[in-house]
Amino acid sequence: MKTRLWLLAGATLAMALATGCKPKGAQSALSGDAASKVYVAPGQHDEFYNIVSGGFNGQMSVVGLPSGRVFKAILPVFSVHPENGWGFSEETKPMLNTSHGFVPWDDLHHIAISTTNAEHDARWAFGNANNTPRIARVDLTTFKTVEIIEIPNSGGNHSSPFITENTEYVVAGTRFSVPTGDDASRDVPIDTYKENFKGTISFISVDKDHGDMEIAFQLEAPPFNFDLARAGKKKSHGWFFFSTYNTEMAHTLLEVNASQKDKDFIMAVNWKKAEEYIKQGKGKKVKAKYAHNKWDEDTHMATSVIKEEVLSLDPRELKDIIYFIPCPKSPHGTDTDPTGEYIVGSGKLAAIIPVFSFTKMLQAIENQDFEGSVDGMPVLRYESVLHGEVEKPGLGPLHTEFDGRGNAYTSFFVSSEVVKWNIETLQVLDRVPTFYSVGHLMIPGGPTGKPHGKYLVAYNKISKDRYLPTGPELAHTAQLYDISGDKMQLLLDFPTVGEPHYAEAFPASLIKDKQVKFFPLEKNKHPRAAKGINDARVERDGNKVHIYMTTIRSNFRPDNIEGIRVGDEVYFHVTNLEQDWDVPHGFAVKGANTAELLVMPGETATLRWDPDRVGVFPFYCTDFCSALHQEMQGYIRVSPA
Ligand code: CUK
Ligand code: CUA
Repeated sequence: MKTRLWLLAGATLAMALATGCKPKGAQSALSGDAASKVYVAPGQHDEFYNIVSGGFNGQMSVVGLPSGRVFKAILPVFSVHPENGWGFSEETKPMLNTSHGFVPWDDLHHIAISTTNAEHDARWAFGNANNTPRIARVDLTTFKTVEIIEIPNSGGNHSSPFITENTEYVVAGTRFSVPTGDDASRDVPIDTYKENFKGTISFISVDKDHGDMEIAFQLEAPPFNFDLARAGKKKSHGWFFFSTYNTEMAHTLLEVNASQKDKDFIMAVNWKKAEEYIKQGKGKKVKAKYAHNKWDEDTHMATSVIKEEVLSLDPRELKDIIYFIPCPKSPHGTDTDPTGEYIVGSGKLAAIIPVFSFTKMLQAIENQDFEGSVDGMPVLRYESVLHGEVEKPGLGPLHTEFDGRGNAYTSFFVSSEVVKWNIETLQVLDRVPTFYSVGHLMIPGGPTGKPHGKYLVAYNKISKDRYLPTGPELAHTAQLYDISGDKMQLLLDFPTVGEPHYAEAFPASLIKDKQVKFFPLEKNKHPRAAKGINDARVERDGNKVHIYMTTIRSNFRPDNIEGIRVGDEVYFHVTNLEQDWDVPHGFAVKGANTAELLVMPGETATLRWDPDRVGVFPFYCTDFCSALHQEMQGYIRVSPA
């Protein structure tokens, strides 16, 4: 109770901060060299790529560090994007297919950059869809979403996409436990939550060479809420750690009912053990409907396949997969340090930070040092696994990142600050305010075995009065700190796109020279490509009309099209014949109930148009492409049915 009162006081304090009671000049008088540390001169490149989640915009954004410059405000993932036709072109629509049909929006919280030997290799960026559970994979040579897999038996996909040290697996833990199985087992009273609802953790394998994902297996877990997770690394490779809350198993008014217990759990999963069971054929096939969507690099078309079952393991019967570590007060983040020895829990209602030791955990398991069990799965004793507690660190710890020099940095939502502490000694070393309520932190390479501990970015919510106001909705903010010295130093504020939850950053040198500049026309396998102006034509097939169209500076062919009738389904298959970097052409036609197309050099994209009236309609190029861009146009004539 005492803690709760303190927390309320903390909340009031945070509100005071958020409403701007804090003296305005605070942290605005930056020391003289701050500007020069973030200044990237015109024509120069940033040191790091920073891939940032857009939260409720369902997208990612691409930012340079240390400048904070935005290279790609929207990298489309789970939401349609009219700017380039993502989710509007016929080729991309299947990417947003799910077992519920086309779902053109989602809520993307976390980014994971692929790793090898626990270091960023930056081949792919993964992102999660919270609402209609999905995981996406973005190819970092094209900055295109190339695969989306739906996660069945889940009711929210917040606990993802966290990856193992060689990107063997991406995991997805369900936030909401839900009833699973056939219609009869899903149609149950909500107040039978404890008996009928299930928590599910999915292990999605990632092909080493091509990145293709498959749901390797699912684990049936108790009906808790799963929050964040981190893989073990190095010495703890083979394990995964998930934070859980609502171990009270409440199904109503969680605010109160899920904050009863003093401790929830970090769930430790021995996935190597789970793999053994799978090899021994202990997995059972269960019905689970989900979509698996892939981008084909040859045709530049997406395909969506609906799958019907997954392999499931029941860790209540199959021993030694799951152990629970008690963790105070509704843990949110769980983070493992670069050595893989320490596991940091962050009880968002706690006043300490517990740090667990992997070595002690293994000992406790070996000694069967258990204080109880949940559904037959052992609960380890808190004291046996604890390395120690960081005392009085702040209010409302959420997320922790590491600098590779033995220090950890934890965000405090309620007290709006970043606190630096030493992992071995657990001493608080420094603290800096954030403006205001910070969620995630990010250090380039921070979640890996090799952090580049030079900068830290705090991603803040409720950033009142940091920027010129824009009506009731204000920009969220990122704040960049120099963490190379003993004391953290605020260098820069920059607004973010959407709501930034997690982000990762990696050295630009990893991918900058691997960028695809254009797609070779001779490799274009799109079945409706027109690979030269002589291929440009119109073909009718019943009421479907296929227009094989080419674009090159500065014309469309064909550009005068007749013979179309009201009621026809018209498909413009636009091939961009350019073979040069950064010369896309766009395509839009009047009255089309869709977006434009933005077609990259060498690529074919298709826009569907259902003409609803008689007339002659203009179409034009939407992307400024040459001095004669404004000449890039055409007409299509529609006659009565
Ligand atoms: S969450 Cu946003 S502050 Cu969705 Cu990772 Cu913790
Ligand atoms: Cu092509 Cu403008």
